[in-house]
Amino acid sequence: MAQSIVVGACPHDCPDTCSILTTVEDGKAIAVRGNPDHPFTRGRLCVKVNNYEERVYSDQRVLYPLRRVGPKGSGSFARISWDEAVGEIAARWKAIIAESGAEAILPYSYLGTQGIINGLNVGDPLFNKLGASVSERTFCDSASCTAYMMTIGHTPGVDPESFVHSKYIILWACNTLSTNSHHWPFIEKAKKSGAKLVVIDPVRTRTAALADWHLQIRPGTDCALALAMIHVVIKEQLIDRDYIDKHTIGFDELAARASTYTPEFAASETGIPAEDIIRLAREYATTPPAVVRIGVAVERHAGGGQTVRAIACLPALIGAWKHVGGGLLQLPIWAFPVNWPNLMRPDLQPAKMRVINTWRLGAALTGDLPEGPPIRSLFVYNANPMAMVTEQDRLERGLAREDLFTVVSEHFLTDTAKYADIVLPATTQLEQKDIMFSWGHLYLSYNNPAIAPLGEAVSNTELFRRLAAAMDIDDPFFLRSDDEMIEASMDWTSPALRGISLEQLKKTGFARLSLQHPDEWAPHRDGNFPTPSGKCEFKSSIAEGGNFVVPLFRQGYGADQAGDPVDPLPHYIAPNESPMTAPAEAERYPLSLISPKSHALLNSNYGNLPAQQVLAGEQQMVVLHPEDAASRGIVAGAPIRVFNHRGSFEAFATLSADVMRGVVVAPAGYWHRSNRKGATVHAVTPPAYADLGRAPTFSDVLVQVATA
Ligand SMILES: Nc1nc2c(c(=O)[nH]1)N[C@H]1C(S)=C(S)[C@@H](COP(=O)(O)OP(=O)(O)OC[C@H]3O[C@@H](n4cnc5c(=O)[nH]c(N)nc54)[C@H](O)[C@@H]3O)O[C@H]1N2
Ligand SMILES: Nc1nc2c(c(=O)[nH]1)N[C@H]1C(S)=C(S)[C@@H](COP(=O)(O)OP(=O)(O)OC[C@H]3O[C@@H](n4cnc5c(=O)[nH]c(N)nc54)[C@H](O)[C@@H]3O)O[C@H]1N2
Ligand SMILES: [Mo]
Repeated sequence: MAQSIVVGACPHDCPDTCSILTTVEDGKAIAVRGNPDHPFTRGRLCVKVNNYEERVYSDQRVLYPLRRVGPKGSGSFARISWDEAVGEIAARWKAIIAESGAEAILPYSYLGTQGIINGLNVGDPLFNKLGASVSERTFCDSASCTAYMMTIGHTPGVDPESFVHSKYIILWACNTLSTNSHHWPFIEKAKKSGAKLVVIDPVRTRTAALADWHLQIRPGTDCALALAMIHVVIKEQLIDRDYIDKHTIGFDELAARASTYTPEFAASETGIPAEDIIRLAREYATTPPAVVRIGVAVERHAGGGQTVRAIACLPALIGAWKHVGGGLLQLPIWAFPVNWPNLMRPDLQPAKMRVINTWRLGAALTGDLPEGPPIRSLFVYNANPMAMVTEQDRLERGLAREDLFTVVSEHFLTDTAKYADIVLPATTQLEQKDIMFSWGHLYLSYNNPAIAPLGEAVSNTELFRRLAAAMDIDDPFFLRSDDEMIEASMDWTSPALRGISLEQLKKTGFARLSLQHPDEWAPHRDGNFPTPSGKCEFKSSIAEGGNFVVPLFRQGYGADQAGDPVDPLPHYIAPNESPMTAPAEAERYPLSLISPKSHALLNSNYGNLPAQQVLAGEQQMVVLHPEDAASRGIVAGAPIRVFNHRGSFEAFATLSADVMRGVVVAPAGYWHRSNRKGATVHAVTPPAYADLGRAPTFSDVLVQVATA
């Protein structure tokens, strides 16, 4: 028996980007395990990925191109050849372009794989060259990134490994043990060395349960808390005057602004007692090194952007950045010198093409469009909108349109793929080659393919090579091999890659970026914030230019197409939908619904696979406070209906006092089709944007719950 170990990297849209060792026997992957040599992976894979070979060899895999033979959405398909599939796509697109213009074609993608060459941008050059509508991907962390950029710039922030030196750690809207679990050992080590761990979350999650102090907060009110912390540290002179004078701008204006946000005001918004808010501010300011780790969830409300603006001001106010293990951690992805323009090629667009936001897919497909032709063809890859975007009923109506030509590249017949006219088989990470950034640590990774592609599955890079050829594009850029694409994907002259060679990377599978050691690194000890002023901007000069989407990999409205001007000082924006801000609506729909990540699913990945279904359940579950359940006659395990004026879905009730009263939790990622009444949480979520970066507000929503 020929056995070998192949080093690769986890493809998922997750901060941890683990180094994976795959055992291959006679060409078949028989096991995967975490690489013990990787300082962040430390030999452990999570419950989603530790049986990845079962995903690869699942009998549900799509392994051949398929053409729809039944009605739309029926899931009846027949096998066709790649030549037929690509030929049909090219013929349909050429006809659409001739009749309606290329903007009638809409690509739609996200991070099914996070690989730099197969991931987010793999289709951008082709669609840009065709002049298709541009999909603006503000799926994740877009308000947060915009706010972060306005305040401290595109800095990696605190090295996640430096947390071992922290003495005060705030996990703010971040469920580390479920969504960033390889960061936990560093937090645990800090705790063992005496650090205090504070978790701010409406839910006593498995992470909050291990905290020294859990502050339960009403969803979407975090900005009031952050501003009140600013108020207290300034009023009580807990600030670092020297750091502020040298490395910040706008302190006096911030102080004036914060004076109105008293702990009492924040208490009335957040539900956290004023004494606790004062205590939190005092402890945070006087226990160095103090660090805040924000989760993506903090942005999913009307004021999500300003929340991150306010939080990002805190570390500079108290001089936290002076210490190793002090400051703020958001997405260290900014440290990776990825050659985004080369991956996206916006320069190939024949003109500035129409932009359609991912959150408006249902609207766009049902004719509610900014301008230009109706969408006649949708091309989905690396994404599952039926499970992950709002206005589910509208999206379903759009996908069911007989005149819409839909192509989906997938591993499985997802809820979205079921509506396709053509389904194309995609390889998994074990079958493809890639280079990977991380948004949770500072190691560059290389994924060696472990096995040959199954069936006729192809990588996304190969898919787009085939499509470009079929669309008669002869630019050699579209013919490049994976190796050539990997070579061009990074700026190898960047100081961050000093001493790292691709050859070596292929062998080791990972390399730490060339940055100071986590035991020594305090990136903003001496200021040097990558903002226009070089300082932490309490008063943002970028805000004066208007609301925009941080261009990094997202495509869409960059700073050159910014929207309305933004107040340059942090300010509180209350949730759109809460019993306090929408009392009339709350009479009918009194409960605040949030839809965080599921522990055992990765967005909608694994929602169809048996091992993860055992942990997450096959069907949507909803967690309610026992008193909220009792007053509605709901018992544990009962089928319930969750509804508002937008729609409804059914689920099974879990009762737990871990959830704040008045809040219901419907974890995201369950498949539509395995659910009662074929709907999930996005049947009730709103299409409104948050204040910055056109981020979603899907955890800013009121619902009612009743027995089904
Ligand atoms: N297991 C697992 N891991 C994942 C993913 C997954 O689907 N499953 N997805 C990956 C992706 S794409 C992302 S973006 C990250 C996201 O990572 P996180 O941001 O950690 O994810 P969430 O679970 O959405 O939210 C974290 C916590 O915020 C809380 N929360 C919700 N609303 C509020 C609020 O208004 N204020 C406060 N303070 N807390 C709030 C939720 O109760 C939840 O416990 O996780 C990645 N990792
Ligand atoms: N209610 C609610 N909605 C949310 C969220 C939430 O927390 N709650 N989270 C939001 C966030 S943070 C995110 S990031 C988005 C995620 O939204 P999506 O990225 O659309 O979600 P995924 O479920 O990860 O879908 C990725 C799909 O890509 C497929 N895939 C994987 N690898 C490959 C490949 O190599 N090639 C091809 N062609 N396909 C592949 C997978 O099988 C999967 O079906 O959802 C957002 N929506
Ligand atoms: Mo995400």
